[in-house]
Parts: sequence; C-alpha cells; structure tokens
Amino acid sequence: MVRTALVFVLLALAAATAPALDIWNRVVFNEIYYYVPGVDIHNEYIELVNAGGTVAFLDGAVITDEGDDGMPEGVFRFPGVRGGHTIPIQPGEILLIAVDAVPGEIEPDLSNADWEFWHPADDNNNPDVPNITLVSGANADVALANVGDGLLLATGVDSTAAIDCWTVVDGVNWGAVPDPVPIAWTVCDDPEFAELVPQGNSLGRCPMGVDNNACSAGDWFMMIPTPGEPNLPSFPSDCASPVRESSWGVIKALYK
Ligand SMILES: [Ca+2]
Ligand SMILES: [Ca+2]
Ligand SMILES: [Ca+2]
Ligand SMILES: [Ca+2]
Repeated sequence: MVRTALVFVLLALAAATAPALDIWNRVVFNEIYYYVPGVDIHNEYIELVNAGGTVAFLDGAVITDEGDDGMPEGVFRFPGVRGGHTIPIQPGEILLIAVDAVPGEIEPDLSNADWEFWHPADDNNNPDVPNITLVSGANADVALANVGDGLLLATGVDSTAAIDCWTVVDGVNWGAVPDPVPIAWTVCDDPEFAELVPQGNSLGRCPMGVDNNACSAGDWFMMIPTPGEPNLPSFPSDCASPVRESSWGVIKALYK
C-alpha cells in the first residue's frame, strides 16, 4: 500500500516537473492576412503564437485550409513526427507562415518568413525558407478566400480530410461562408464567424494570443498587418490591454 502510494507520488512529481512538449500548450493562430492588395494569393500570411508559458514543438503538426463544406481543401504538414523536438516555438514567440515567401517588390515582403506553405506540383519555393508541405487534398497552394474561409491547426495524428476533431488545436473562420463549417464549430463551440475586414487589413487576436475558444468577435479584430511582429489593432479600443507605445509610429507611417 505504502509502495503504491509512493509510486503515485513519484508519478505525480514526474508529471509536474516534466517539460511540456505538446502543441496543446496553447499554440494558437495569431494573425491572418487574407485580403491583400494587388497580387493576393502569394502575399497572404498567417501567424502562430505560443501563448503558453512553456516551449512547445510543432513537429508533424498540420494546418488545413478549409473549404466551404467544412472539409479541408488541403492539409499541410510541418516536417518531423509528432513527439519530436526539432521545431520549437518558445513562449510568446510569433511564427510567420507565408503562403509564398516571396521577396521584395510587392508588399508585404515575406521573403524572411519563418515558414512557407508548399504544394509540390504548383508553387513557388524559396529555398531559404523551410516548407510546410501538402500531404493530402487540394490541387493548389493555400489560398485564403476574401469572402470567407477557415483554417485549422491540428496535432497531425490525423492528416487526411476530414481532420478528426480530437486532434484539432485551434481554428478560425471568417466571413459568412455559404455552408456551415462543422469541424470548426466543434473546435470553437461558436456558430458565428469573425467579421470580414477591408482589403489591406488583417484579422488578429486581441490581445495577442488570447483564446476565448471563439472563432468570432470574442477573439478576432481588425488589424494593421504586422507580419512576424506583435499585433497592431486598427482600433486600439477593441483591445482589453493598452496598445504598446511603439505601435503609434507604425500607425503614423501608414498615413504619412
Ligand atoms: Ca485572399
Ligand atoms: Ca506556397
Ligand atoms: Ca521553401
Ligand atoms: Ca502580427
């Protein structure tokens, strides 16, 4: 009896002290720039942020671009396998994931993105930026529809459409897509969607990383695009926390 109790104590201590290694730690979508002026698709990007207090690892995780029917149009996978420790995301770290990590002449410049989505049969490939590669579905690269679309982040235990809800970590939908998106509903427990933002603006969590398990207004607000940087609300009063002072220079720069 004493020995059994001791085992439980030791197990409890091990659980309490073991490093948390899983993306369930609170890695969430942070910003979605889906409606880009000019050449749209190649310049879209998303961000993930680790809103938890410990390092998490994205090995083998998947991101899906959903269709209007709730089925992923494409499932894109980080390298490695779930449980691996090669792709860390530190507490507070923002990962910039470009649809295409294209250099320069068109804004935003995503050539320094941390990752890019890559479709082996139909895509640009910046060799200096690692790829999140298509593993199932879709005959083209990620394309985020301006009239409404959705994204899921999942562990990668399941990587074929439709992604098993139990593997989903986070989801976001925007716009009144024609059909319900049942997978995301299950994830978010929220039948509404984030409102559409005007061209040239992005959707972002506000405050950054805060996840109320809502796909819509509870979490997502209109942002001035800040690829790879902390989010910058278009209307600072939307946010519960004050906007950083340094943000003002960015706002002014937009109107100079
Ligand atoms: Ca778009
Ligand atoms: Ca791409
Ligand atoms: Ca690449
Ligand atoms: Ca940002």
